[in-house]
Amino acid sequence: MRALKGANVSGLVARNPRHRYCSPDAWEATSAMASKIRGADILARTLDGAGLRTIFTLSGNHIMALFDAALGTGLQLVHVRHEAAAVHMADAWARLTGQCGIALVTGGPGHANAVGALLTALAAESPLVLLSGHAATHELGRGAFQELPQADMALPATKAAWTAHSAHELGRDLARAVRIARSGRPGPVHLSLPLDLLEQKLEDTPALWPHAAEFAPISQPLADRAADAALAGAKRPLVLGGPTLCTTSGRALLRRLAAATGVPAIGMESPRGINDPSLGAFAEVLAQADLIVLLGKSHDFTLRFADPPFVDRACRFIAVEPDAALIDRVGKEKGPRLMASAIADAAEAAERLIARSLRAVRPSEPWAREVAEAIAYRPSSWPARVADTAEKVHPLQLCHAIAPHLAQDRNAILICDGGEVGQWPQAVLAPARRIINGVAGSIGAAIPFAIAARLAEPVAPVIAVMGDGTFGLHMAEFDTAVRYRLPFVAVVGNDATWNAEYQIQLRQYGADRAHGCELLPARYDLVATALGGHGELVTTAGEMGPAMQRAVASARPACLNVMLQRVPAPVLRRNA
Ligand SMILES: Cc1ncc(C[n+]2csc(CCOP(=O)(O)OP(=O)(O)O)c2C)c(N)n1
Ligand SMILES: [Mg+2]
Repeated sequence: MRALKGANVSGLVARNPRHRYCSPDAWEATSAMASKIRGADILARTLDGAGLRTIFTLSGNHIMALFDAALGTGLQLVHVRHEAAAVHMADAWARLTGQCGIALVTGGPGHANAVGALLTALAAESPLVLLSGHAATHELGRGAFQELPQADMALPATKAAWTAHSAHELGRDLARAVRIARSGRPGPVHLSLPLDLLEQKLEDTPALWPHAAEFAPISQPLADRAADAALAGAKRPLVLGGPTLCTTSGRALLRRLAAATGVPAIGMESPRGINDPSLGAFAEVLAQADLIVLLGKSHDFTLRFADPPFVDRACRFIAVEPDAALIDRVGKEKGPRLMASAIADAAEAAERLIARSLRAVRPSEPWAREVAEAIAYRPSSWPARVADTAEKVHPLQLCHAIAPHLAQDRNAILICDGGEVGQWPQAVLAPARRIINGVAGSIGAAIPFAIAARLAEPVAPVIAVMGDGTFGLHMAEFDTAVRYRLPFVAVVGNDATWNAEYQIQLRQYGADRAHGCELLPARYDLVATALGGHGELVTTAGEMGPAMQRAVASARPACLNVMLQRVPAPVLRRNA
């Protein structure tokens, strides 16, 4: 299938001449052919025409018509080993390319496998569409094969979920799904595709094909009056952005906003919230803020619900938010301390705030400096280079060996996943391109993320750090990476423990009551080699650097299985 990418085969397929993606030449060549097409053809060609060509999928009875319809289009099917991995890949693809990701799975159990992964994309505000095959409409309620209320299942994990009801509408359903995924706070959308609609043959008429505008997000700009209110003077203001503003372009926007207004602008995308080690000692300055502008940042557990002592009891709030329900939430939680609110998209609102910044009263510079220093704080006890010892590797040593590979190319991508080990690279490595599993706090996506990252970034290093427990969730995707020749380096911090949970047991119940979190120091490197990748066992810090070099040079999907000290993740406070 991969070979089909970009292949000029449009002359082989009948497309409607008024469909905007069909060149007149292609129509000339095909108009003599049958004018009947299948519902599956409508979907495949609509995806192709909209430029949504990378499809993360796993086959199944209900979607084979779509596999067939993909032939002769520009679609590239990347077929994987677990449906959740397909969703994680679509998620990472969206975060890195800015496109809407597309995952395609079969009905019933295939769909059920995919649903859990939607939660990661939902919390990460990542736009994707999950297309799932579905029992035929005329068999529903009669005990159809793999019949399930699929849209109902997906709904809590998506922005919208529905089952297509007419083959004629399939192209428009897709456009609508993409539009919803990309509008407001971006996120996943689900569309179930009954088998009979995919196989139904119908006349090819212009009404079948959505126009490009139907895919475009609906914009909610910020009014100037609201922008000026948000920039009204405060002594110690903070702008907080959510995951939408934590992509590479989102972070650049936050930096421009801070420079233009003098107000520190901070992106939050970690389930560790105010303890996110990539934010240093941010919790200390958060507690001193007198005004918090929630710029698409939901008022939730990541902010400890903005209650004292984490946020001052007199602190005021402004909510600039695409979702009215989340503005209501701030109103309920903070009462009259919610000074102003506006329904607006986060990125567009940031641009508006920058444009209006000249009118703003700038806060004092010492405050901005204080915030910057708190965020930059890392303990002086963390040496720049940790000396090699004969002991197991410390997570900082693991990070130091990765750093030069990220520094060598500004397009390099770092992926951080669960649990304790994943916090260390977030604390000490800050490449321009980074994906973390995100606010959902769901472990396991790292290897699927790395595969999608390699598809989005063909050259620069892709390095994924994860725990040994996390590696186990999607290790079969090494097979996918080998089949598609997609090299990356999985750096597995192997402490033979579900350490994040073990640390909770130590803190809350005591060492003598810790159980159910032990793993084996298993040879995950041999899993990678067995599946055709490159694998190495690393037992000391001194071996780490050369092993990284060889892994990158192998140009294969690689696993460094690093025997790691079982230490807790850092929580950074200057006065602790
Ligand atoms: C899907 C999912 N299952 C379980 C958890 C709970 N959980 C969070 S971190 C963690 C341990 C991860 O272990 P490992 O990947 O080995 O990393 P370590 O903490 O040992 O560094 C677990 C079980 C979760 N967050 N998500
Ligand atoms: Mg572990």
